[in-house]
Amino acid sequence: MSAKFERTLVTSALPYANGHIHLGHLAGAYLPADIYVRYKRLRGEKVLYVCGSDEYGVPITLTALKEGISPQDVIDRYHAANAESFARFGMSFDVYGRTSWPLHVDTTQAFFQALDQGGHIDQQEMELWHSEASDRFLPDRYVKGTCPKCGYADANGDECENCGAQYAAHELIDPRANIPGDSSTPALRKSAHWFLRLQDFTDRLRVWLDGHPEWRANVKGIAGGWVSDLRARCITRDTDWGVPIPIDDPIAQGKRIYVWFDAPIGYVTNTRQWGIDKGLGDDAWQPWWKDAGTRLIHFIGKDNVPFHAVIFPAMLMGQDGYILPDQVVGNEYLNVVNRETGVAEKGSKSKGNMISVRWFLERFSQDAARYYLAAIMPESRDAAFDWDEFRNRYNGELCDVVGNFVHRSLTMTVKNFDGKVAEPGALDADDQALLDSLPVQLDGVAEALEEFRFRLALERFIEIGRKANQYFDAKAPWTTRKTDLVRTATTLYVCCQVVRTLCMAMAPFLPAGAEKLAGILNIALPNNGPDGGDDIWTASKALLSAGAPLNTPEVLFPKLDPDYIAAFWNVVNWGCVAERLTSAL
Ligand code: B3M
Ligand code: ZN
Repeated sequence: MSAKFERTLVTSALPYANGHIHLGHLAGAYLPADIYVRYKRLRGEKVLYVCGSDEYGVPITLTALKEGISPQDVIDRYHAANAESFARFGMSFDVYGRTSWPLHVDTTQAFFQALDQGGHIDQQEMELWHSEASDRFLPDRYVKGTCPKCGYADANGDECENCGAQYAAHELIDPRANIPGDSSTPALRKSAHWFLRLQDFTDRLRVWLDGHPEWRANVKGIAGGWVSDLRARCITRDTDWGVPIPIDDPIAQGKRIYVWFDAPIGYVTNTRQWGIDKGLGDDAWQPWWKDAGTRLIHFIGKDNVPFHAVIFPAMLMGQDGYILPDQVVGNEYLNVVNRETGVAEKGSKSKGNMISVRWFLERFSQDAARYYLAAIMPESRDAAFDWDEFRNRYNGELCDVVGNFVHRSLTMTVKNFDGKVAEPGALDADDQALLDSLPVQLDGVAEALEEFRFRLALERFIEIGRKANQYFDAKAPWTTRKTDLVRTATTLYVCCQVVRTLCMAMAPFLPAGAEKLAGILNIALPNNGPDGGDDIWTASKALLSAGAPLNTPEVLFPKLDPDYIAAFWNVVNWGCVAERLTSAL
C-alpha cells in the first residue's frame, strides 16, 4: 500500500434488482474487485468492500409492469436472488445493501440539500413525453422511438443504445409509449424538474482527472470527453418510485430523485448501515468516506464510467469533506460466442445469450467459473465467453498445470513419507533455484494485482505451476523413489514449498480451492476483517517445516468432461436455454 493511504474502500457497481445477474456482470465489476479485496485482506491491510442492489428507477418499475407484480416484489425477489448468486460465486462483500433501506433516504436527501445550498441545483421547466392513455409521463425507457442521430428504430426517450447519442425528448422521431398495454403516440407536456449544474465543477474535475494519469485509457478517455462539455443534468423524474425530493414545493411531491443520482450514494448508505449493524456506532462510516487517508476505488463496467468518473465525483465535491475516488477501474464488455456462427455477439436479453450466474453455478464449480472469467477478463478490450475455451483453459491450465502438480506432489509425499513434509537432504542448484524463485514469483502476482492487471496476475500464478512441473519432471521422483530416497525426499520437500506458494497465490482468485488446499497443508488462511491484521501473504514465504503433518490429498479441481459441456452447447441456441431456465422462477 502506498504510504499515502492507510485504508482502502472498494465498491462494485450496484446491480439493478430487476433480473438475475449474469456472467458479464461478474467479469466486469465484481470478480476483479473481489480478487483485489481478498488480496488486500491477505496483506493485512484495512479494506472495506461495499456493494448492494440498485432498487429504484425505471428499470425496476418497468420490470414490475412487465411481470405484473409490484416494484417492491421485484426488488425483494431479485435482491435475494442476486445476493445468493454472489455468495455462491464466493464474493466477499462486507456489506450487500439495498437502496430501499430507510437510511438511504436520509443520505440521498442530505447530498441533494448540500448541492442545493451550494447553488448547484436549478429548477427548470422541460417538455416531456406524456401518454394520454396511461395518464402519465414517460421517463427514460417508458418511451421508444427513432433516434434523431442514427435512425435506430428502438431508441430510448433521451438516449440511443445504438449510437450512444443523447438528445432532448422532443428530438425523438415517431415516439411511442413503451409500457405493457400502451404503445400509444405520446404528446409533449411541460413538467418542472431539478437539474444538477455539473458545469459548476468543470475546473475541479479537470484538475482532479489530470492528477490521475495512471488510470486505464478507456476510463480517462470517456471522462475527459464528458468534462469538456458539462451541462446541467436533470436529477428528478415523474414517478413515485424513488427517494422523495427534499424540497418544500407541491410540484416536488409527485416526483422523485432520479435513480442515477441516488444509486452511487448507495455506497455511502451501505457503509453507514454496515457500521450500525456491526455495532461500531453511527459514525463508523465517516473515516471511510471523509478521511484523506482512505483510498476510494470504484470497480465498474465501462457504461458506468461517466457516472463514477464525472457525475458522482462532482456530487462528492459539492458535499462537505468527502474524499474523491483515487481509482476507477472500468472494464470492457464480456460478449458471447454464438456457436452457430462462431461470432462474438453482445449479450442481450432478447437474443437470450446471457448466462445467468445461478444457472451457471448449478452446473459448474465456483473455482471453474472464477478461473475462466479471470482468465478472459475484459480489461482493455471486449472479451467473449466461449464454451470450448472455457473447457480448454480450465482443464488445460488450472487442472493440468496447477491441480496436477499439487496432486502428484502431495500424494507422493503422503504415501512415501508417512503423511508428513519430507526431511530434505542437501539441496542442489535446481532445488535452491526453485526455492529462491518462489517469493519472487509471489511478488510478481502481487505486483500485477496492485496494478489491477488481473489477467497478468493469473498468468503468473499458473506460471508458478508450469515451472514447478518442469522441475518435477526433471527430478522424476517416481523413479528416484526406487533408488535414492534422500533425493526423493529433497525433491518432494521443495515441491511442498511450491504447493504452499500456490495456495497463497490462488487465494484471491480461487478462495474455495485455496481453502481446500490449506486444509490439506494444515495451514491457516485467516480472514482479516476491515481493521486489517497480519500480513498472511508475506508470512507464507516462510518454508513449511520438514515433518509437518499433512492431511489426505484430494483432487482440488476436477476436470470438466467434454461430453458434459457438450450437453449445453448442443442445444440449438444454448444461451436461449440458459435464459429460459433462469427466468422460470
Ligand atoms: N445499476 C447500472 C448497472 O447495473 C447501475 C449501476 C449503479 S452503480 C452506483 O449497470
Ligand atoms: Zn442512434
